Amino acid sequence: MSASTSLENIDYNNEGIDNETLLSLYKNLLKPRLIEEKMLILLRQGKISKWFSGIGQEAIAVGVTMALEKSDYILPMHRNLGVFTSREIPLNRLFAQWQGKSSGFTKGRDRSFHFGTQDYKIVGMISHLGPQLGVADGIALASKLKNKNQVTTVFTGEGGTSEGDFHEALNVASVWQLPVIFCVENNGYGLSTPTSEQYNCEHIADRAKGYGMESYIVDGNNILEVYSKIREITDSIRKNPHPVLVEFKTFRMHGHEEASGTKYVPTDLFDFWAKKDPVENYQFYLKENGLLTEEMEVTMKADIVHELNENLQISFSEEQIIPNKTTELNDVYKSFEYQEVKENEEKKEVRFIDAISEGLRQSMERHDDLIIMGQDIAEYGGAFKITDGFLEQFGKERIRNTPICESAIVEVGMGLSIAGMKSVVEMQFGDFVSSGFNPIVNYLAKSYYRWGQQADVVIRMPCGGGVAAGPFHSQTNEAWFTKTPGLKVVYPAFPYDAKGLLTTAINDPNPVLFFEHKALYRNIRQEVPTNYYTLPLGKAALLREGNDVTIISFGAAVHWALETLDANQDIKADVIDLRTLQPLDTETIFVSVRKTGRAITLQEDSLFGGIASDISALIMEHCFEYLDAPVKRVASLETPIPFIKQLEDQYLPKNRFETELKNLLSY
Ligand SMILES: Cc1ncc(C[n+]2csc(CCOP(=O)(O)OP(=O)(O)O)c2C)c(N)n1
Repeated sequence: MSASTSLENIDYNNEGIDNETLLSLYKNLLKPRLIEEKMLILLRQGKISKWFSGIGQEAIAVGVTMALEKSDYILPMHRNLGVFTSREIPLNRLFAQWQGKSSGFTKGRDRSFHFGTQDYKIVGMISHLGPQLGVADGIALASKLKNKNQVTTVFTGEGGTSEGDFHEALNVASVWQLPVIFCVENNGYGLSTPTSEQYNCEHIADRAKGYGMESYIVDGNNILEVYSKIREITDSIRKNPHPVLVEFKTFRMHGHEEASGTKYVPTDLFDFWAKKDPVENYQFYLKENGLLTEEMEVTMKADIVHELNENLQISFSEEQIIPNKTTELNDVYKSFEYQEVKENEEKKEVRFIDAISEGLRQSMERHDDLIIMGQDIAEYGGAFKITDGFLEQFGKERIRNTPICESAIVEVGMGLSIAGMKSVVEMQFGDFVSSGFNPIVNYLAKSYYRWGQQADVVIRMPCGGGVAAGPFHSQTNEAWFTKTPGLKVVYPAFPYDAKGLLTTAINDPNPVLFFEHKALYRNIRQEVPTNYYTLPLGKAALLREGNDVTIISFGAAVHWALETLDANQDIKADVIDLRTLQPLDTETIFVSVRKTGRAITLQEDSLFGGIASDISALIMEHCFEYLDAPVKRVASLETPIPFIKQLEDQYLPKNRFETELKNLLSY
């Protein structure tokens, strides 16, 4: 630490804090500072790759963490080393994490502070900053539902408050009165952007009023003010769950990360804030009040430096990770042992929509920890009435109407999963998933691979065209997700499959996108077992058998293929209904194509980049010698899906399929 430039620049008030805690706060404050100073040296020596400095802001992370119980979850940011050290994570594990060694927390798969650990109740950030705010809501919701009396605390910088996630998360927390403390570290700059270019209100704390939320402004450099305020807030939240926004005024004394420099910061700002250094001022205060002697100070520092060096040795001497493809591939999904629940003899003819509703209802009866969330799903029963009557049966806590905030609700699902609960999120229309896209592809999909945290969320996606609903209520956007490792994608075409696959999707601890074609909802009927049963994911159905050609399809397009064959009885085809797209049942495809020698895919989405293209490529790679003709892909036009019937009919591939099928057969 540099020589002291600060004397009595911060007003400390130790009311209600015993001497032991006062000293412990100091020790915890000192530790991240000393670690950082060492890291900056290692960075200059090229021994670590990147460093996001929190020097000058330590009092916030340390004061907040020390004010919480160890059983309370914390969701920190990249400048919050003090959270990790105050929760007493062994330093060798932290260092190993930063060096990408296997005794870190992500097996070299993610860097710096991007990790979580259930052992220490810490859930680290993803680079996108905002999503963890909604994840905190989910954890807090679980604790409220289970009456756990816990407080969830989440951090963001002032830059991150400009993201939609911030607004969505605060709104949901307030509407649902969740026990969350939103900590905004206002440190003057978001990378190089000063606060004047980031927001146009006096204080970020003022925004709380708009959400109907309590808020406070705290001197983030004053460890005792941070600690006392958070204790006071947690006491009140534990008695009566509610969210609180706290804005900590502080300053970032280094660049955004070390390499990016600080040229854009006026020197007088540094001078001003240097005088308010949180460590030096507090040290001075403790010494002035006879609580800290020079000897104690020296011993404390020596102990920390010793611990630091010893643990650095351990992590530096740990071997580098040796890449192993199988290990990596096996860690994308949490392993799930499919449990078959057999169907009863008793069957009833139901519509596609009823089968989904039944599967959902019976899953709710089976899993006490399952929550359903979505817009208008409670009293109103959902846009398509799939959850009609659920509110009466399961109550308002488990059948949750949400504000219009797809990102936050997906994030809440993630948070519930972190807290050990399951959720189903209903997108009112699958098209609107784009508003929740980021947390699905970046948070849910990557969480298990990154730090072994399952994302036990099913996202229901009413989708598809043929209903003259235009470009924003008709899309079938499965290709956005089939390309993302970590997600499972289910797309049934029949009521029986829809029910059995939905129950399995809910049992599966991995994130599942469950596509439900709207045109099938009320048009397709089938005899479906009345009991709760399951069907395995990753198994296609061979609907018809024939030697002429293999037709591969899914969703509503399966019915178009069957209609075409009904009208052309002379064509003998294997018809494969994929049922799930991820995992994909390639074996059933290959066996059939090797038999027929011809393959045609029928996909409702527009052609380019759809799953049919990959299926075509897979057939070329695995069945080339068996093919008598090139694989044919039939799909929608390369335009957005239009509104009026004539245009939509032209867009969809249904009417082109017969010709293309015949062309292929005569090749
Ligand atoms: C969605 C997104 N946009 C941009 C970035 C690049 N980025 C990383 S940190 C950062 C600044 C964040 O500022 P702030 O939230 O104030 O936190 P601070 O770094 O100041 O602590 C930016 C622009 C990002 N990580 N994610």
